Amino acid sequence: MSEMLEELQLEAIKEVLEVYPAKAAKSRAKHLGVDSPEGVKGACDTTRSNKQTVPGVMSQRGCAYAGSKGVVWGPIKDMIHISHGPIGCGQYSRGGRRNYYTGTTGIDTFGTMNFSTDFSEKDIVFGGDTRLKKALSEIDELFPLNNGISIQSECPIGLIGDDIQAVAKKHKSESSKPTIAVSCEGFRGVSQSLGHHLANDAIRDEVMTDTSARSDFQSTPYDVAIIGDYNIGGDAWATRILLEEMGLRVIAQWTGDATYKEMAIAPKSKLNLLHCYRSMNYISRHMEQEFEIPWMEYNFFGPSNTTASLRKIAEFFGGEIVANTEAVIAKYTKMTDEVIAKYKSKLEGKKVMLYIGGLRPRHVIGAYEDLGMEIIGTGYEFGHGDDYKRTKEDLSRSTLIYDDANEYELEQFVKKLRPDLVAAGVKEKYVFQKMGLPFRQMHSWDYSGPYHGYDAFAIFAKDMDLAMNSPVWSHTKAPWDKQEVGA
Ligand code: ICS
Repeated sequence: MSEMLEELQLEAIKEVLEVYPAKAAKSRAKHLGVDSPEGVKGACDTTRSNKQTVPGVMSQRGCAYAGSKGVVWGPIKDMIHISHGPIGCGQYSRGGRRNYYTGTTGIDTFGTMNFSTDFSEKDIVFGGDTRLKKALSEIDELFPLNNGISIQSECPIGLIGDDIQAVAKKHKSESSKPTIAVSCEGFRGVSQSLGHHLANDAIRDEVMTDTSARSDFQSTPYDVAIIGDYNIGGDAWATRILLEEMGLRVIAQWTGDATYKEMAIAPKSKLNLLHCYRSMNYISRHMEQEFEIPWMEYNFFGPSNTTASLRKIAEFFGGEIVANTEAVIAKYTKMTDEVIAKYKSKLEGKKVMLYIGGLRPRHVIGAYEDLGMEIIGTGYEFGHGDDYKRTKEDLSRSTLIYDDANEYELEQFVKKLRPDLVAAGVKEKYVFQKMGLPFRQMHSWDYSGPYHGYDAFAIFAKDMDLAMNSPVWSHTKAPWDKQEVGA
């Protein structure tokens, strides 16, 4: 069976490549492959990644600005993040990621608002520093409870060579509030991944160096920081509950529902817990080198991953934390067993193809497998070699691997492998739904979530069941494909 699947997967790649001009085919061939748990030098070891997308191809990737403003900085709720440049980037990166937060928007929190310098031709020709300076002052006047401002550069800023660092420095000295300029122009790098890195560097240089925020911090032996959880649909909250039930104290959530102060006190943590390796491995390594804080990757998707991760975290602390953790696991396993008993018969054996950003293509595999579902294809929009290497451990069978796949490739792969569910992003959603295939949006959880931790698994299972077993799929045949009545 597995051999047949592998054959089909290899054939799918061959057919996709045949259509390309020779040069493009040669390049794309390096990003596509098949791997399995036994695979020696399979696609996870060899796939080419983090390279420029072939020009002219419809990529699903984002840009460096998206990685910095949209992903890392944007969720810090008590700071104002101004999109510096034309209006579109701020508007299109506003709210859609569903990183939840508490607070009074417009008063002490600003997460869903759009702040922009709204560049026009004049600013491009004569420079935008004056406009930026004015915007920063206006922000402080209108929103005096902000705890700092970050300036997120859009493409034109780097092209016209404005000195935003100088503007930030001046504003900081006048307002005595953090004012941090990030040169995350969209054209930098090949995807949002470089934006993560630039955002991490700005945190390293501007936030980690602010010792005033942590001077009066009272430590406990069980302080941890959640790193790389953006609280999509409440994920970080669901995570926090479990860690607290174990007896740990969560001192920071980076950056979902985070405050500036939470960012600045993280060097006081005893252990940094890293969920999204792709977007925050840089700052975790920095805190290890600079402050000697160890970091540990974990995975809270599905009960199997969650339980294994809880045990790994507990082992680090030992003693009563281990005992507490076993009690937490026992308490929730009863509940998750019931969820599995309820849904497994309806979902078992169903085949899934994934295509997501830089972490979930491997992290969510276990959650599907807990429900008896099978992953037959997965790929990253912007993963690096270290992400693909980590993916291997999560594979259970022959799996088609596609890096920076485009719409044409995904469509062809789906047509060939005929999965029962496609789980990817909004750009893919309607393509596959119109093909009559069940689909789940795995970036924003399709208006649902959270999906992290035990409680959230019940939501995940229900969502997958609703997507796949909805009666709507029996009504999707086009009229011309239906047999005529009486014919
Ligand atoms: Fe990390 Mo969409 Fe995260 Fe990941 Fe990252 Fe993005 Fe989202 Fe996706 C993300 S930070 S926005 S887990 S919350 S850039 S879903 S890599 S692509 S898989």
